[in-house]
Amino acid sequence: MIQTSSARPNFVERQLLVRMRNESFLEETSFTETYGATVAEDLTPPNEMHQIAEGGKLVLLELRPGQNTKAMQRLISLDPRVDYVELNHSFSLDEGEQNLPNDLQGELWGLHNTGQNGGTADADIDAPEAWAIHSGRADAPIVAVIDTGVDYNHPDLKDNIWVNQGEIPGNGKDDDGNGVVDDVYGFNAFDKTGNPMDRHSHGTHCAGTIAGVGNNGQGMVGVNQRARVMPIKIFDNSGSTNAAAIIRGINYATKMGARVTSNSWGGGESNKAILDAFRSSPALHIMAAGNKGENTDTKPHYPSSYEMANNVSVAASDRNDEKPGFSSYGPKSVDIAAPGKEIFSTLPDGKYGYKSGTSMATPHVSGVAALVTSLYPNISNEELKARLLDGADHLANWQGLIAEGRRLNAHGALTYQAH
Ligand SMILES: [Ca+2]
Ligand SMILES: [Ca+2]
Ligand SMILES: [Ca+2]
Ligand SMILES: [Ca+2]
Repeated sequence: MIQTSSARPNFVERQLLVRMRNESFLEETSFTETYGATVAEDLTPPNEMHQIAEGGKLVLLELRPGQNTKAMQRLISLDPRVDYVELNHSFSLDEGEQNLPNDLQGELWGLHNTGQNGGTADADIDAPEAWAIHSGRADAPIVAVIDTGVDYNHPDLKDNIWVNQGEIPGNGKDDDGNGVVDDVYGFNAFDKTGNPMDRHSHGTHCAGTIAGVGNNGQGMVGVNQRARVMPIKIFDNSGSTNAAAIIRGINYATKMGARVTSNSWGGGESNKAILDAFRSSPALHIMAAGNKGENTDTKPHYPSSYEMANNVSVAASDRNDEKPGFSSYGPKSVDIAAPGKEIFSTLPDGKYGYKSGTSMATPHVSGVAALVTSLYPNISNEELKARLLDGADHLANWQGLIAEGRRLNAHGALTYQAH
């Protein structure tokens, strides 16, 4: 776990370096018993050059849980048997010090949970640890958000929105010949226009979790600090749609080269034509498991329950790594859990706010998938999926609820190696 810089002490808690006066430190046992501490290590320098004063051992003392390190330093330094007591100070390479983005707000427990607001420390996806390796790039493989559209002008999204380089904006022509006029920032598959602006809020919230612009001094940060998000609007402004609009949207993602698609929607009937659209795409499709609190092994939820090689079904976890009641589950049909309750992200018109649902868990997984493809652009779907699933944290309380009790871990996904 990484502490934010303001909270991080510059020494190792509950450890002290104690230099004894007596050469032999014969009374080691009685000394440690006095303070309820233990000797973790003898660090006495050999002193072969006799350049330091003769004295007793230098030991690394381990204090008991609950003992205050600095108070114990003061107390032990008064002991006549002791020459001096130092803190076990922390040091880091100047250039290697990890810089957390200035917009990693405390609200973003899913990325970095320090136990804020009644949560459990480290019930999160270890985003800072992942960012120490890779935080995304402006020319990363494309991640499509298939949803209610995205506010592509949002100041915390604008720089991470995919731009169709083949399209000249606003000239009323389909310059790149892909069948859509003026589709500069994505596609409105519902209205069949080039404008995927979000008038609902759901899609903009999902996009922020995937790729809210990092370290720009405002708002929030997504799983990717830099990325290329392709907005694909398949719903009308009230959140309704039909199979044709969905297929149109998936086909656009395929045609325009999306590497990952994020699908925070579902329910309704199984539809072979939608399944074929997904199967025809070379992308990895991340799909919400649903919010009815049901076992989708016995009550299938589409598209997350489709039998496909290239999809991942996602349940929601909360800030204590528990399953919220609303999240559907399924030991066979749900692949992984991810933060999906009280999620802070972007909203249209430059706003921010909270939403809950497997809809919010899904973009965490899509975001990590995008981050992995950004670092490893030639990765296969099979390996990408293995990194997401096998690089996750295995949690006892999720065993039997979803496959292998896994909760997403971004650092694990970047570092996982198949054995
Ligand atoms: Ca963590
Ligand atoms: Ca076009
Ligand atoms: Ca045009
Ligand atoms: Ca930001």
